[in-house]
Amino acid sequence: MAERTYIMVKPDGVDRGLVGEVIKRFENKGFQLLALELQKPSREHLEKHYSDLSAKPFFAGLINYMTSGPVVRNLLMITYDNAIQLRKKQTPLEVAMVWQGKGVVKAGRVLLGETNPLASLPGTIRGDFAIDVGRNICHGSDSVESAEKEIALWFPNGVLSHKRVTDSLIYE
Ligand code: YYY
Ligand code: MG
Repeated sequence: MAERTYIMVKPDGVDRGLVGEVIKRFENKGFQLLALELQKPSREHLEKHYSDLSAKPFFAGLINYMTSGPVVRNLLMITYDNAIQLRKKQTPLEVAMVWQGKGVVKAGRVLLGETNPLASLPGTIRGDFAIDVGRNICHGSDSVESAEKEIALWFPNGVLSHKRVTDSLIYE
């Protein structure tokens, strides 16, 4: 099977309107979008996604950041005044994506930049759009193995594969 990676725009990136920027860079490079969904994952889901980091000192802050803000489905059950207050806060939605292409796992990490945005070069997503490590706007799988694990976690119903007409213009 062709190489695939899991790329996610985190809630700060979604709220800041940077979804298109992330997609554009992967499209421009020539990678193929296989799946895209706006998701509102539970705390448990995110703890599973980041299970390798559960012993790190920043783990609690990381999960809070990924789930911060109002729970969207509760908006129907609150008073009007509360609704106005909640609407002013960030709604924590992530944009989950699967991208395919030759070397896409490693190349995807290059497009994202370093974990710490201040150490990321201009021209990378984190280098161009972020400052703090705890607000680095995007996620990318770090190996082929973790990519397949993450794709299964975020897209449990599977992902379609399809052949692009343009593949012959991108690959020799
Ligand atoms: O894969 P990547 O996102 O670049 O970094 P990881 O080491 O997997 O950490 C995941 C996530 O945790 C990172 O994107 C921000 C956050 N984090 C943090 O808040 N503080 C750190 N010192 C390291 C990582
Ligand atoms: Mg990582």
